[in-house]
Amino acid sequence: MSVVTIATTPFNDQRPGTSGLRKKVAVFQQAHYLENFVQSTFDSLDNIQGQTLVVGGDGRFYNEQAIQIILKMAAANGFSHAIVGQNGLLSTPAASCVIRKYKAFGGIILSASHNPAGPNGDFGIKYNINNGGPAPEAITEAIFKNSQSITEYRIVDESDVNLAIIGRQQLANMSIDIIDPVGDYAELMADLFDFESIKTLVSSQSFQMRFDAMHAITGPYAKTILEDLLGAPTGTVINGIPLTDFGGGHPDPNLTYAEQLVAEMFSSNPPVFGAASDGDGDRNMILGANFFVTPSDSLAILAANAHLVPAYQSGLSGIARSMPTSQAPDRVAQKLGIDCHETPTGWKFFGNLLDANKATLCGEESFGTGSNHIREKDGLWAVLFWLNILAKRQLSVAQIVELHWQEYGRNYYTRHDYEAISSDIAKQLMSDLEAQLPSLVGQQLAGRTVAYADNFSYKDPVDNSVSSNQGLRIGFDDGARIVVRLSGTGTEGATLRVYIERYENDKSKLDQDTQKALKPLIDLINELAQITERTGRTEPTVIT
Ligand code: VG1
Ligand code: CO
Repeated sequence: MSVVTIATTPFNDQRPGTSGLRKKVAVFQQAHYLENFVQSTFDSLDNIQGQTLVVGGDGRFYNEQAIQIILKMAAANGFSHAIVGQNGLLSTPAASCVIRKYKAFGGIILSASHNPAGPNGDFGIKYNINNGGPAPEAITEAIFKNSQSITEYRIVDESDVNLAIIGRQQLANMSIDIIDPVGDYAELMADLFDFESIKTLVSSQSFQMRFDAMHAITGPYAKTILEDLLGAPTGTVINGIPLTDFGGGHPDPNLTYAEQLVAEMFSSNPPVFGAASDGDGDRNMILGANFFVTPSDSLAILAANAHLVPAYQSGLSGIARSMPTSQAPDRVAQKLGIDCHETPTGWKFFGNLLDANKATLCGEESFGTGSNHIREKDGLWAVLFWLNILAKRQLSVAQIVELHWQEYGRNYYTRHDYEAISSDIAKQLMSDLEAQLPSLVGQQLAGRTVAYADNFSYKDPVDNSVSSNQGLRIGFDDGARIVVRLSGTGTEGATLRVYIERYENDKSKLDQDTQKALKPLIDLINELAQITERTGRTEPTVIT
């Protein structure tokens, strides 16, 4: 076999963040940069000889070139089999599905999620383990450690693989199956949901739906599932062809970046259901006619209605949410008599809970929801879950949410993002705020008493690993909370995220404007952290 060993030297910036390593494309294009990270990943794994590796990505610029390199390195490092999505495409949830279904050793997913793509945009890579989920911190730290002392990598000197043709090929000693990226995932969705009821719903005259794939990976998945299998009219899926630069857009399904969909859903004659997904297909935004569903509420509502979905009708073992996610799901868990786990930000922290059957549904405030069907968050899954609920309840999105608030009370919730601020300023802001925390406890602020103020640390109940420094939190005696953390996925400067919530159960006060309802807390954190003075920003880049 034509294995060659190439000498290299370490890069000092290869520590994976919240979800893998994300950098500008130009950084990844440097000689040896990608290769170093891939070899460091393989070196962090035991017994890869003779194993199967899944490889695929969100189709962004550099996806195919990266896959050629990864396959040649996998062959040189002893994998005997690779499964690759046609044209190098696999959404993040589909990759997780394929790893599990074919019992692969693991997978490499190429994505920077919603970060803009193209030659001047971002690229990303992450490793997923055999449960189909993101590598836990022990592995990502080992990868980083290896990347700091790497001296060589192995690659086979062979010609490129043809990624376009479905079927089997050989690369040195490794066989490669190029698969339809959609088929296995679509089959799984059909197993989980009541497709017959959804078909009836979407074909009824009074139901109109719009799904915005934002020129990213979910287009082919949404077209196959929503239009071909469920019979939604052609044109239901917009921006459905994946482009290497995502059409120059920012495929983050939120009220700011999904502007085309938002404009239609808030127009005078809107469809009754709207949804969007992100660059790699793991996020979702749910909209009704003139109505936005807050992601934290969406998780709570899915949990409260899970009995209507075939896959979950026998009950949930538990719910898990990331720490900054609102406490709306906790109230549903309480009513169902199950646990609600609180984890740090990032899907990797849900893996153990799902594997140990301590949680069935998981979610994050950042438009991510998922379940034990795979080990990644799953955008289309959430859309199908909502369609299943709509089909069974025959109510509008707004009615379902408002009835939920009537029953459980409402967790007013917002996230303010300050993107691309100076890293030094952001770090200083965080450390100065952290220093203030102990003195806040017991104080009366924004009309309530501070019950606790700390830097969140998580002990995994399954493997007892501890992850500290996971966000600053200020909690009040009435359940209100402020959380402040720095993003671990950005590639430019720092992004400050401020999360604010408070609970309201007065039935006459459930339809306030969110920003107004939270204003005292928003003003408080702006003052405590001196956000405007330090960043020069008078308002956030994105408000969710
Ligand atoms: C963000 C979100 C987090 C999510 C992560 C990856 O991380 O806040 O909830 O898990 O992105 O999602 P951060 O560190 O920037 O806040 V994705 O769809 O970008 O893979
Ligand atoms: Co994503």
